[in-house]
Amino acid sequence: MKYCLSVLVLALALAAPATSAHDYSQGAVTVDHPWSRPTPPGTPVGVGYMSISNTGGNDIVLVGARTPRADRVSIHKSSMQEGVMRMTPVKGGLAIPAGETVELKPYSYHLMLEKLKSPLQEGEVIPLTLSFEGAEDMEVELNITQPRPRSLSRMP
Ligand SMILES: [Cu+2]
Repeated sequence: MKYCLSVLVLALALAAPATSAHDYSQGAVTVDHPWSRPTPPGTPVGVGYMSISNTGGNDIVLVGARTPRADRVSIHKSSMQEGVMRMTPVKGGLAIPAGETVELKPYSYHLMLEKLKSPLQEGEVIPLTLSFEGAEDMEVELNITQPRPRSLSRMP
């Protein structure tokens, strides 16, 4: 089983974003508040969170993403296994059924930005392209924001 840097990401995962919401719509798809956290220098990975709504009549699948800031973007799911937060790749992509919203958020689904080319810094806006089956590719921007410590109460 592959899991990566679970301790680091757990430490990064303890909070919610501080900035106001922003959203993107295209066809039946709305992506609300894409955001990520600043990364310390030398950190090889970053995260990506957002909620994705499918207002159409057909299911869609998030099959991938890319950004000029990372060599590769994977779709992961975090879960607690024997007291340790672990991440596993989401095989086949992340389904967003017709009429539903799926949240990418701490302790759950997230994008993993792998092999960052430079640290993500607070206040930056990072371009990100989402690829779907059943919908057009979509350009969004990740707001890099310092988390607030209120989100433990938002744990699923
Ligand atoms: Cu991950």
